Amino acid sequence: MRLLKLVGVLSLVVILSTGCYKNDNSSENPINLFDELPIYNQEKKDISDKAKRIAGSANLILPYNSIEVGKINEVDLNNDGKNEVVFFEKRENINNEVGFTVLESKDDESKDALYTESGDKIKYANFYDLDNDGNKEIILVVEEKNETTLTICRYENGEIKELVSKNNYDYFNQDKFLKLGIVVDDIDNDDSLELIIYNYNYAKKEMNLNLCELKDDKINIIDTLKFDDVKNFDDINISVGKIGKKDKGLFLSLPTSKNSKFNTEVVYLENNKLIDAFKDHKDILNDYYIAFEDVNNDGITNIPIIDIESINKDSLSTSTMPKSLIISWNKYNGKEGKDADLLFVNKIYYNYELNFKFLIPNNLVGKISINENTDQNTSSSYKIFNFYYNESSTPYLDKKNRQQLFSLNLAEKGVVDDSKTINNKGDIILESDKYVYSISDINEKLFNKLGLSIDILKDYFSIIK
Ligand SMILES: [Ca+2]
Ligand SMILES: [Ca+2]
Ligand SMILES: [Ca+2]
Ligand SMILES: [Ca+2]
Repeated sequence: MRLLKLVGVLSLVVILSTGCYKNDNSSENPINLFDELPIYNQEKKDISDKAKRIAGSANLILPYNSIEVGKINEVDLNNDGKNEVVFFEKRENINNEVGFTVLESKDDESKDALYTESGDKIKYANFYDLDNDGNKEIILVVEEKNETTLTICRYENGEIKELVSKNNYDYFNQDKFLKLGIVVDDIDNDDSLELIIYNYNYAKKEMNLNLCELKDDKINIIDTLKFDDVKNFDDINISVGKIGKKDKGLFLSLPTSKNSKFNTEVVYLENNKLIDAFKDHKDILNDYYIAFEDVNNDGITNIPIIDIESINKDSLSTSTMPKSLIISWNKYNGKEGKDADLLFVNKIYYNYELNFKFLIPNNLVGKISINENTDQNTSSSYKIFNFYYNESSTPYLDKKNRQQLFSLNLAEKGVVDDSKTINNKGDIILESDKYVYSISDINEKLFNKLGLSIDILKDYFSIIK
């Protein structure tokens, strides 16, 4: 039987706790690892020392989107072929101030320019040429108490000019939209960047997703989509992904207020309009936020749906994430209106506690349940998971009709086992830094019937990170 098909090599990391502003321009992002540079890189150390000297009593700070920018960055803002040094800082006072300094070296001289505004945190910072004039604008999203605001600056002739600031900021905070987030990307692949600015109104529980451009030093809102029933701002996650081989889209995870779940939306751009792909589709809900990712490495971003019955939570832990669960991964079918739907891609069991995942073979999808065996003499350094096969449509709930398929044994490396019998029991299929994973107690008859073998299973198990 050739039912088994390896869907793809799994090598992606699930980012569970934080949303990040990933985009395809990340390769152009400035190098910003000053704090982690080895000390023998004298040139970088000199820059770092100089930045600290200029900052004086201000502290150098890391913006919250630290995946993209650092405390100290080297970036060519004014397109003269030479990098400027830009560092972010905070001055603590009765009224806190945050901002940045641009440091430019010319010949033997160097000059610096400072920009600050009142605020407590830099929630987002980046450098992008938003208006295609060759110079990179400096984008800041600053939080002050319960309000976030957007600032866009330009560095020109040694000076920092405010294009969009708190003072002329009527675009997004009208009608008490007090929180704001930003995604910058060329979403429609026309070689100019879009600014996607989402803002949030606590009283109305409403989020606006705004497609914007910077033109003639002003922000224009080109199109807006409204999403209601959004529970809070902090749990909103928006990332850029692929809805087709070439076409990009925005993948939204929005916390809902009526059922405390996370609703998935996909938005793409067509003729400068934001299109809500699943407008006519029933809500795609999850109990937890799971980051969107391309799980089968075909270039198309996949949409997670958690199998509710598979959720295994640690009742002693205060963590909101389960210890393990099964996720169905899907993709958008690319159709519009009522024809818009999800296409199933695969199902993966994740064990976050023990850092492994299991891509469920196609012929086992919907027929497998995985339970930790706590009856035998397991310990923190030795664990057994039973994999059951079940023809039922609710394999976790229907325990009567399940058959043992095999067991997965996890033995912690370097831990001496007194009984000397359980370590590396069965066939080793996977190793991580911490554990050796092996398979035993195979139901040979069922195993053969389902076309499984140890070698096949080796391809389906992998380490999460
Ligand atoms: Ca420059
Ligand atoms: Ca520009
Ligand atoms: Ca574009
Ligand atoms: Ca994919």
